[in-house]
Amino acid sequence: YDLAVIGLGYVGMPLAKEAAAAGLRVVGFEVDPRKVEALNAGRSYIDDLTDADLEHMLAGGFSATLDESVLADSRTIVICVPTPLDEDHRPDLSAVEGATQTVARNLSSGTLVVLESTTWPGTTDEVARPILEASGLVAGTDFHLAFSPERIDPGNPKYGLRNTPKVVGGYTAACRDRAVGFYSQFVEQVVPVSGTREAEMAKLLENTYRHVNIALVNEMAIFCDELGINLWESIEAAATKPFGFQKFLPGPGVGGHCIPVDPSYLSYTVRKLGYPFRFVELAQEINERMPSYVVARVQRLLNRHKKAVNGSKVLLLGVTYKPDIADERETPALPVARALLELGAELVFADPYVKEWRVDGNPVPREEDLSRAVAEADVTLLMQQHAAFDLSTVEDHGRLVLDTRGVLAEGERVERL
Ligand code: SAJ
Repeated sequence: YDLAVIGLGYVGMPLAKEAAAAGLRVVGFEVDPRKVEALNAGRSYIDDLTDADLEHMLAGGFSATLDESVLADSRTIVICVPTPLDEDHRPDLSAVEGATQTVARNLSSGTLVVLESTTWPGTTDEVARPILEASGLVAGTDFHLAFSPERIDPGNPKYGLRNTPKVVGGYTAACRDRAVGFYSQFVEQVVPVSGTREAEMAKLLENTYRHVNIALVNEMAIFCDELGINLWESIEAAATKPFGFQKFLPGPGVGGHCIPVDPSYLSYTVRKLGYPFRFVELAQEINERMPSYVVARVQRLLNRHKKAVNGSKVLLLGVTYKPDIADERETPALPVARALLELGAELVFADPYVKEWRVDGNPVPREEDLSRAVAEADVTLLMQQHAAFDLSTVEDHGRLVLDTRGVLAEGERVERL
């Protein structure tokens, strides 16, 4: 094979698809038999990969397998496995170590090994390389080793793997050049940097930048509310500046498997120097506080209309972590729901992407008819602005609404964060 992809998720499958489309012979290696079975049956579980895409790949010779020996027959191996945090909020590289050990067992000379998983700077050199060299082969001499961060933005209709510039760093210059050549076959713009750490750091910078700026507007939302300032307007006004300003919006909290996680990989590395990365720790504190702030705002809105949270019916609109995809990872809707239940609220939810939703194992009733759900709730809490939601339904009902996304017209009964 020209390419073996390890980890067939929202990163690995777009990579397999684009490489196959460029004529490479691609095989996918997975440890999850259900994923292998689904993929080989033409059933995609990836938001941005249709069954038709998959059928086309299978017809072109792609297959998924649990058999690690395919790695020994692959000129290039790319590792696309998750890098979550463990329960102590520390980097969990177990998937990366496991995948790298699998590669080491099946490494042949002349192979290019690339790590794409988001991780702390130094991982490729200090963690992956020793595991691979335990095979007896030497990085930079017998095989090539590189790091290239994934920039997949799930649900983004405009940017995919092919048209998103790809940063690449190598263990040696030869490793980098080999990796640049590999990606240039199916990515329009490849951006070489001098080493694997620079490539690892570029990714962490991108996402920490996002995390910190979201925290900035979140904290501003809290004090602007007290100052009686319409921050949403100020953000739109600031965004008219044609240079040097990037718009971020307050929200009910930061979900997903990247933005809340990646900065911790960076602060973990900085702490090894003996001091904290205060920006990230402060941003985490602010973003993690947003769910309870949202609940306090629901409470205030109900109280202003002579109601208590206790005994009120609260409709949660949108329980995923961002609009228009079905992903619930780290969704802020969960801590919001927990706190509302603690206060005695009766919860219902509406979300076109979520058929069944539980809070600590307890199912939350699902509303199909948005208009009836709004009419029957004491307060509606807009958490995600799914395009499928007809927001005029929410606005026109004259019911209480807390809009955490700044998409509704404010009024006596409709408040925004
Ligand atoms: N959020 C806000 N305010 C904002 C932007 C986002 O509250 O102004 C919240 C969202 O509601 C969401 C969370 O932050 O809960 C994450 O939002 P996101 O748009 O960053 O979503 P992700 O994590 O799926 O995707 C990001 C990518 N996003 C964009 O570039 C738009 C990108 O940074 C990476 O490709 C990806 O993480 C990754 O894999 O690292």
